[in-house]
Amino acid sequence: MIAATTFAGKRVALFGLGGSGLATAFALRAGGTAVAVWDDNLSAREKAAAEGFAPVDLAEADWSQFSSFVLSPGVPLTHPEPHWTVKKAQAAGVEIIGDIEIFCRERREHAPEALFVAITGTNGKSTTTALTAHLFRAFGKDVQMGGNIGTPILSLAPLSNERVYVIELSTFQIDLTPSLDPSVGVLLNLTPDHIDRHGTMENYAAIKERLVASADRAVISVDDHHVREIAERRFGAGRPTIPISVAHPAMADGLVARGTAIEIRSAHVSTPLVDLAGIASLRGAHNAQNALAAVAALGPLADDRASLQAALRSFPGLAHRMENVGKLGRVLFVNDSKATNADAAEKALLSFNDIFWIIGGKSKEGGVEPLRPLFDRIAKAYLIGAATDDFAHTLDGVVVYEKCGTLDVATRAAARDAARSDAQEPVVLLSPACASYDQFPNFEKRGDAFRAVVSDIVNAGG
Ligand code: UMA
Repeated sequence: MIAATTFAGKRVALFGLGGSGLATAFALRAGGTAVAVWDDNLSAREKAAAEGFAPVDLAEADWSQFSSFVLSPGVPLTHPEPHWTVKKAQAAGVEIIGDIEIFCRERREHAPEALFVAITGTNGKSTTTALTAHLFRAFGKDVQMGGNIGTPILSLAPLSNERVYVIELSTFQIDLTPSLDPSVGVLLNLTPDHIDRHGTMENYAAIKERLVASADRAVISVDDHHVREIAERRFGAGRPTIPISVAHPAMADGLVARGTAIEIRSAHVSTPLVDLAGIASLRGAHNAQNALAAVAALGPLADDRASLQAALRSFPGLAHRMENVGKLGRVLFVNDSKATNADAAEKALLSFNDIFWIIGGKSKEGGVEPLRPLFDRIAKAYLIGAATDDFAHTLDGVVVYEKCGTLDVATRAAARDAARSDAQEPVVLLSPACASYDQFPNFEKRGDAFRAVVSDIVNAGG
């Protein structure tokens, strides 16, 4: 745990007792701070009380006693409208911060040399964060990984100048971090997302820009116009910036991907660095972008090409995201349970040919219609869950399908058909383009169930 010593002796209000809120309460208490905690949810308050935190109803509290207010990232700060606690804090002139801000203050105070790599973007930030942490570890560094990827930042190991902190940041978290100052700031891409929480695309982009604007060194993709403008502003200000690109391999300077080859560009000349060919966990153009960002974030360590190539090769990938979960003969089994909408499923469909595709669950608006241009990659579809009839209607006459009902039945049917196909590498792909709630508690459990059936099939030899 990282104790929040910079608040010692003060009284701090905290709202939201989920994973990050509770970890922050522990960190504040360990640092000698009196913390008044609250959550709309009774069971969250009871859990905090069981840990020795006395809940204080912030609706009734005297806010003049608080020096700071710590808000959980999932609670609205500005849009669609400020949460009532935000209004109370503003009326009382109390600063509003999140757990990442506390980390930044602690780092400046106790371990200013600790490398702090902050990663954001609309898509790919979890993979890039996991890959960056993996690469630093492969080079022998003591790495702590957390933030939006799952582990609350203040529950990571204590700050030390020798540690590397690789942190995924959502826009919600950046918005609550007024003094964000990473050593390396990575911005992957920007497309409309969470606009309900940020008002406009411009506001969303402005929040993301803060992560790289304040970084000692920035790694910025130049492949969409929002990020390109941000990169240009950094260049204009003469700040150290490494541009990365998958779309423009002939750009003048930076790190680029030409297919699977990663190259350094300097004064229009390319020097090969490493190659992603054959690395299953880094298939597809989107993963080439993630790899470029992670390699650029490594800094001078990346000069050791042989070690870098070996480290990339050993990246296991993220669970439930195009995760290889088995191989039987020529048939590859891929778990992409995290793809809960068509946009996410598109990445997997673009990465394979000869796909035996398991889809369905609780459908999102538009269903799989946006994926129609990729239907020629599908050998056959296996429909499960509530979306079955809807998806069957979309696939009718274009893709052969089978209504399977459950994931177990679908996986066995897809494995059977894939084994009989004469494709070079048939892929049984769970990329459901749906939420899991109709049949599973969450996408992780759905992916685990898929992994279990695959292991059963592989162990039985077919
Ligand atoms: N709550 C209220 N009233 C409200 C809203 C929430 O009382 O109006 C309470 C809930 O009862 C609950 C708590 O607030 O007890 C939940 O807080 P939270 O939603 O901020 O979630 P945490 O459990 O603290 O998790 C947060 C991140 N969640 C969000 O940003 C929504 C996690 O990212 C992150 O992994 C975790 O901190 C550790 O750093 C998740 C996420 O969905 C994965 N992120 C979004 C995304 O990736 O799209 C941004």
